[in-house]
Amino acid sequence: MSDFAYRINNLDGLGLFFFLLYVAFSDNGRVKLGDEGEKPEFKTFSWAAMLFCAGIGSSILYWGTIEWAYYYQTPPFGIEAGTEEAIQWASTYGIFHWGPIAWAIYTLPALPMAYFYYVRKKPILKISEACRPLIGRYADGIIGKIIDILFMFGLMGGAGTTLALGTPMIAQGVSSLTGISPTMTVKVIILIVCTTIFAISAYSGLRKGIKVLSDWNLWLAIFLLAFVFIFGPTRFITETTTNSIGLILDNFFHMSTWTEPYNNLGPFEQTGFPESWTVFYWAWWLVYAPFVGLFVAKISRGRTIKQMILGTVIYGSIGSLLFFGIIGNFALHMQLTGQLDVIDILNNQGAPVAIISVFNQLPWAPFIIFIFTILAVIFLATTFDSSSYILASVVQSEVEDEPLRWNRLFWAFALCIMPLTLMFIGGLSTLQTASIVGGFPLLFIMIMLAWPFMKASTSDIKASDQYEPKIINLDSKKILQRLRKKRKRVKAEPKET
Ligand code: NM2
Repeated sequence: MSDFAYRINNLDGLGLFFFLLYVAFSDNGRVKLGDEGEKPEFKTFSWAAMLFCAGIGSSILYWGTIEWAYYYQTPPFGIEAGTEEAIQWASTYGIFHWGPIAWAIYTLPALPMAYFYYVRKKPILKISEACRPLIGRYADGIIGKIIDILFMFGLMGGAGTTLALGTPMIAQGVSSLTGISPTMTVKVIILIVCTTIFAISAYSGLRKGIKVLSDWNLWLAIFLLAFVFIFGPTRFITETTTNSIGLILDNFFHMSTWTEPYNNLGPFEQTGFPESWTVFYWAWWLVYAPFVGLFVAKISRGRTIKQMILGTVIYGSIGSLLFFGIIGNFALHMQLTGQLDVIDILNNQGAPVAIISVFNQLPWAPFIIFIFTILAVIFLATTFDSSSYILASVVQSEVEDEPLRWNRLFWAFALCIMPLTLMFIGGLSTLQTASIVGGFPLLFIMIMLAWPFMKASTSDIKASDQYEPKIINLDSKKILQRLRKKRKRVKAEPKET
């Protein structure tokens, strides 16, 4: 039964994806986030780069390199392990789990936040605040608190998974460069150093710390990918990635609804693939979604809702595709040619050793491992500085422009407690469970976020009588006047008994 409850959540992703597509191509999608004539605040390239860096942490280096090796051994769809078919899916499924559905999950919370921020001119820094049109004054009471707490627990679970995976990988990188063996103490020290870096960045705020790190993040990532693409098996990478795109396009629905229905019957073994991978991933994206949504909303001024949705889904998916396509297939190529038995290392020495061994095969290996390790730290920092920032603003009752500095600092360190515990407990499934448990309640919050956006934007568009133009410019002043009048009318009318 509990399996069923899990597996069926496969569908959530698909549902959210279609909802977002619907919004993008409906009237609501044509609404401009900002005033008439306003240009997008950031150029599309930096916009895409920023949203990618905020939403993606060091996990893309981890899973991008090694995810295929898990699927190779326990493939989906009851396929036999290690066969050609299994290999094709192995290099494809990661791209799917980090693809359009995942990015749609990220974009949903951005809808109400961006809409209320730029059209109704109401800055929103709390999730409960974004639910206000639906729950009214309960947003200030216990229901609002529960919503915020669920979000906080969710994010801490997701962040726990991220840091508990990222730290051993960084420790392995450091070990390969310095010869210090990656003991638990070393890992704890690394976790504390990383936390200090993102605490400093969160302390210095959005405009300074977070932006500077994002730029660094992007250039180092481009460098690493280009290096592997050029010095790795360029042709194999290109062909395999192209093949994966086709496989996903062909099987999009099959992949997003596959619940392994027969594998526990008769002679078929149950692999647990849907719940250990697809559902885990959707939950993991979910727990990060409200915070990434807020960030996406903040940087999307001057774009239309449609541009925001399609931009996030398309550029985000392309970014993920590049990582999985290039570094994942590079590793797969070594496995297939026998140059390095990645799977054997994975099974006997663990994922961090396998990942670093893959990069050790490149020319100028120490230099590349150095870049890889630094990149992992920065990738963590760009995700966690903004997480601590958002957590701080959720707990603070009055937020003027930015949450208080000590508060941001506190959350940066609070975020490392969960991964510390998870690292001691160990085991991939424990890490996955942290995200799944955190993610489940957030599903309901997602619905509570979609609703107010639809309700508010639809009624504002109706009142504005603008259905024809490609871009709908809503006049904030008029909207606010109308809402004020409506509120007065409701108050004046005596309640029917
Ligand atoms: N997601 C993208 O660790 C990270 O990269 C942060 C993880 C949700 C799978 C986000």
